[in-house]
Amino acid sequence: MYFFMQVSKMVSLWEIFSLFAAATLVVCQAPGSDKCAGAPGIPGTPGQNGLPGRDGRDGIRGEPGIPGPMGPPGGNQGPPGRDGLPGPMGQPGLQGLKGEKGDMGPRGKLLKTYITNICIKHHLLLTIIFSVLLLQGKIQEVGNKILATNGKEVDFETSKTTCTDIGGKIATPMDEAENNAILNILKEYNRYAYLGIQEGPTPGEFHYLDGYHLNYTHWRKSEPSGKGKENCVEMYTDGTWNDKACNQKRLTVCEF
Ligand SMILES: [Ca+2]
Repeated sequence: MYFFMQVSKMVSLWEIFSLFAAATLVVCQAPGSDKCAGAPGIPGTPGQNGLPGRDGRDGIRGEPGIPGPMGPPGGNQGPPGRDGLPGPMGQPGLQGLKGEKGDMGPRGKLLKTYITNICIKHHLLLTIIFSVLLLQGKIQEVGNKILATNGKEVDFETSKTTCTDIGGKIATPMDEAENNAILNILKEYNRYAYLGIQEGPTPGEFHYLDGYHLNYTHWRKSEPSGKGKENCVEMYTDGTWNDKACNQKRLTVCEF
């Protein structure tokens, strides 16, 4: 009685009935059996654990961890790091003071070469011109002299000035060779020419334009005959000389 009173505190009667009914149905359900089977045996002991399985394959590489804390001071210094990117351009500085003028340097090789080239070109050009004038009979070369004509017929003063204006002087034969060189030009033009000879204060006495006495003459027979009235000297187309008035038109022949 006391037992049932304690149990009724824990579960209701209906719950106890249901528990017994279920147990009877399980025990007596075998078909054709009019006897109840025996109570189930005691469960066996659990088996031993199997051997550990094999290691699985490596997983996906994880994200790098956060840097560790700085170590204690006193360790060896590490290698220098790489150079950083260049910084932005700074502001321009102030203009410095003007320096002193330097000494003049040596003459440049370039200028010397340039002048040399010009001289070569001019020399070549003069050579060509000289050759052409030689072929045309306008120029004669004798000793150290070059004799040339411009083909114009003028009086003595004009002829003399023409020659000095271009750096020469009116043709003045100092020997037979030079006389013949002048003659060759006269023959080419079939003209007479004044020479660089004039009569002095004494009639019949002729001299060079610089005042020196003549050291070579080639007078035609009976010349000079002007007796103070023919103060200039002309050369004929045979090379002989004749004293003549200075205002005639004669071929200009210069020497250089
Ligand atoms: Ca004469």
